[in-house]
Amino acid sequence: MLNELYSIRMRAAEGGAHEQGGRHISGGERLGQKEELHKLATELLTKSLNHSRGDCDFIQLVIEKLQNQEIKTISPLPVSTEHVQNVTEGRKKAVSLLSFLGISDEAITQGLNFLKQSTHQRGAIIVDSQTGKRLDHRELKGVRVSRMDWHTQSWSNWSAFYQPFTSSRIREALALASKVTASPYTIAELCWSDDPDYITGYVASSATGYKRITHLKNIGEDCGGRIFFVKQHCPLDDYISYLETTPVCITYENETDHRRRASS
Ligand code: WAQ
Ligand code: MG
Repeated sequence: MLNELYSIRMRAAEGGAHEQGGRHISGGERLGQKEELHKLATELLTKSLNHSRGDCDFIQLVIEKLQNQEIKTISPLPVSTEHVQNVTEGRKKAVSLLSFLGISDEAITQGLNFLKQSTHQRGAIIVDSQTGKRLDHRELKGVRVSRMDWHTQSWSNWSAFYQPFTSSRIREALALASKVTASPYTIAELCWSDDPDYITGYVASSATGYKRITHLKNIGEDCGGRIFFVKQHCPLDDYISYLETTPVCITYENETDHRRRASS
């Protein structure tokens, strides 16, 4: 059932293409069968054309058939929410979670500083969890995690159970975080959106699950992005290749089954 899949990706910018200096507006990645491609293309176009970061004048859609590649199936991370009153409290919470996971103070500071000043980044940055050094050399392009999506029925099952979390933003963020943290080299991901109207972010790890934090920036700010904190001596090329090219399908049947698998 899962073969014959296509990867469909979108990126959009304002002021020309990204590589010509355009400002990043929106991106998206989905997987689907041939007969779903029209619908998925429309959804991605709609996402790029109605964006709080601005009006794009460059949109690229790329569709590729996955050639006999094995598709890895993984479960969504468990989700919980930390309700905080303001950014200071939210970032303090993020720091304490990252610190609990063994990430050094230096690396946490570097990661936070990066997200605070990042307004044009279109992919994630990879940071050594001990030295705090940026390991990828992708500049504004960063590393774009791709080729992951929910199995259609699994998303229906999951979102019916987790009623408040049915937005496409959460759908995408949870799929991404579940793929990223399924790598043995990822210690944690720190994320908040670069969209000025969305201030909830998260810290995700295989140990703690997907922990949403309700304020990680102030409304109106267009800084944000994703930091992947990795183990020391992480084989960078293999890691990036997993993030960019390994097809991953997020599967979920029901909560009982999910909890049983999570605790085994
Ligand atoms: N791979 C790597 N980095 C990405 C990707 C990707 N596929 N998609 C987005 N990014 C980076 C890029 O720098 C974006 O500019 C930045 O992350 C933010 O992306 O309530 O909406 O899509 O549980 O604006 C998280 C909380 C929302 C959701 C995150 O991010 C919730 C969000 P956005
Ligand atoms: Mg955004």
